[in-house]
Parts: sequence; structure tokens; C-alpha cells
Amino acid sequence: MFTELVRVRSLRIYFLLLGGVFAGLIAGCSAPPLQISLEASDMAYSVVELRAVAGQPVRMTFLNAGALEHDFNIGEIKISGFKYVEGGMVTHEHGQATGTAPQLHVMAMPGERAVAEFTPLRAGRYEFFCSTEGHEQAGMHGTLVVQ
Ligand SMILES: [Cu+2]
Repeated sequence: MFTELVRVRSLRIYFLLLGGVFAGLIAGCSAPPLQISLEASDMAYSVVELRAVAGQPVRMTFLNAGALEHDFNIGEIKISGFKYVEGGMVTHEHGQATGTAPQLHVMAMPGERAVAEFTPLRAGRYEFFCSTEGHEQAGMHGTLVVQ
């Protein structure tokens, strides 16, 4: 009776372990996030072109090395699963330069960094820009190429 209980219990633990292994395998099958980074200073981005792959998650590190407020925006892009992994602000005044809220928006306060994850869904060339007034015109823009 007691040994049977022990056997059932160890079987249950065995299946729990097996389940954990399978969950790990399934998680391992999805592509790891592509690491990209962009640094903003007053008044330039560190790169003018970023690259990603449609369907592959992107982990983007956005560092604001300037003394002014900078962000990263793409007006029209199909993405899924946007989330901040570190830092970032969900609500702040943005879109002032364009008048419409961008579909992809990552921001960091001066001297801070934000890490965001998202998955671009379609291949294409997407213009990115800083939405702080006058910054795009001053040269804070570039292209995200999704293959
Ligand atoms: Cu800016």
C-alpha cells in the first residue's frame, strides 16, 4: 500500500519532469531573439540601418546617450508581441511631429536605456525616426530592413 503510493508519486514526478523537458524543447524550437541596438545622442542615431527577419523576434536595446528626450518610431509596421524587457515608458507624449501615434515606439529618458522585444511580421523597408520635435529633420531617421 505504502510502496504503491510512493510509486504513484514518483511516476507523477517523472511525468512532471518529462513535461518540463518537452516544454523546454518546444521553447527551444522557436528562434532566439535577434539582438539589435541603437544609440541616440543629441542629435543623431548611431546607425542609419537596422536589420531584422520577418517572423523572428527582435530584442532591441535603445540607449539614450544624449541630454534630450529621444525615441524610436516606425509609423506603419505589422508587429506582434511588443513588450519592454527593461526600462521604457508605455505612456509619454509622442507623435507630436507626425500627429499620429506610431505603431512601433521605443523610448528612453536621457542617460537611460530601454530594451524592448517585438516580432516584425512582414518583409519590407521601414523608415524609423525620432518623434521629438525637430529631431527627424535634424537627421534622426533611418531604415529598418526586414528580410
Ligand atoms: Cu531625438
